[in-house]
Amino acid sequence: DHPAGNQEYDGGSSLDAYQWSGSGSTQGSCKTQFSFIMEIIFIGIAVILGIWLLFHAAIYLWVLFEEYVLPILIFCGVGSFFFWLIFWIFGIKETPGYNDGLIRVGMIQTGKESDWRDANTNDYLNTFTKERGYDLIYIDGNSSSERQVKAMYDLIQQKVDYIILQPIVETGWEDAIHAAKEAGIPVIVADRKIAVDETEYVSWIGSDFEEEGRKAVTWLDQYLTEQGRENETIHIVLLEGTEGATAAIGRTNGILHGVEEHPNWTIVDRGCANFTQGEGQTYMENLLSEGTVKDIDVIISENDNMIFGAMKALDRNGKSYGPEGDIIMISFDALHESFENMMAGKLHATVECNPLLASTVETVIEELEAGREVDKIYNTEENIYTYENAADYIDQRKY
Ligand code: GYE
Repeated sequence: DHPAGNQEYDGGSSLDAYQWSGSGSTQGSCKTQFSFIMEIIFIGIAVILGIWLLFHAAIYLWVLFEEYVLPILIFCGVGSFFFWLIFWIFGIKETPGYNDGLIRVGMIQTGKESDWRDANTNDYLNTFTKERGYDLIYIDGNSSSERQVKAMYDLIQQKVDYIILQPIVETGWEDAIHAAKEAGIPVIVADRKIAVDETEYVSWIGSDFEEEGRKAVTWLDQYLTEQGRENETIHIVLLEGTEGATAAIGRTNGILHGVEEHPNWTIVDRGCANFTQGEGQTYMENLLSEGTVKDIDVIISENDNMIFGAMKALDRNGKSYGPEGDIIMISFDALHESFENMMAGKLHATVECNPLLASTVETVIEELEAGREVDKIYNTEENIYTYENAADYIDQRKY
């Protein structure tokens, strides 16, 4: 409390430093000193008291913690460890919100390009039902490979138990399939194949497509010989399925190998119609209207729907075809409608390709659920049917 203004410091000892000359009073400084000292004493007592209280509060809280909290923590810790151990031993995956006992199966389908695909899809929908113990998440790829890849990541995110993949094309699957493997989700590939190391997925279930192609040309060779045309120049039009799809790749390879083995056979035109009826019709309309191909002796279509479309184009252009016409007609899938066409004299032969794959896929899942090993490849049994035996089998057809 030193007065401002006229004070002068006389340079004395440190004690003197507080005796100022001028208007200040000696009595005032004593009071100041006393209250200052009392403040220090009170602050000191408060600090000591505070530390004492904190110390006792800490001891009291520790006692409470030891008495009540610690046992709960120990119980929960030990309990969760044993739960984890049980889950780990029995391979039970935690599926948040899905402890309904169902096996969660994600299925990625190609799209709706053909009647074969409809039969294939319905087979899965009728197999993986809740009544049969499954929670099926069905995703239609809408004929988009990018959409299929995204669907794979979505299913991984949902922590499904299994993924069934029916790829549109073989390429572009490396990262997505590896992500599923890293996530511990078995992937079962069906119908067409994927171009990844086979260790990345559990199994592939489908047809030997190159063998299907060979069946078609073997039958054509036999038929032409029966017709006395084994040495005739044969002009072939080839309607191909989706580029990059295993069914198209395999059938085309089988067919081309057969053509190479017959010097008198020649492919006068070939093109992709994506396994759809509309594109089959468009392709044939364009070919006939261009007029560049004068002679067509055989049409080989890599599925039934494309040749159904080609038939419409032939009709519109006044071309005759089938066992009673000019053009030999061969296709793949063996749909019920093809048996009708063979019996109606419009189609010579159709190579069977079985779309009913769900039961085999289910067998693989059941084996995996039981902890048993499964095969890498499961091929389907298939035949070729012709106008000569269609009536014998049409009633047995399931699709
Ligand atoms: O032949 C065709 C479908 O991948 C085997 O795809 C399948 C093929 C089948 O569109 O009709």
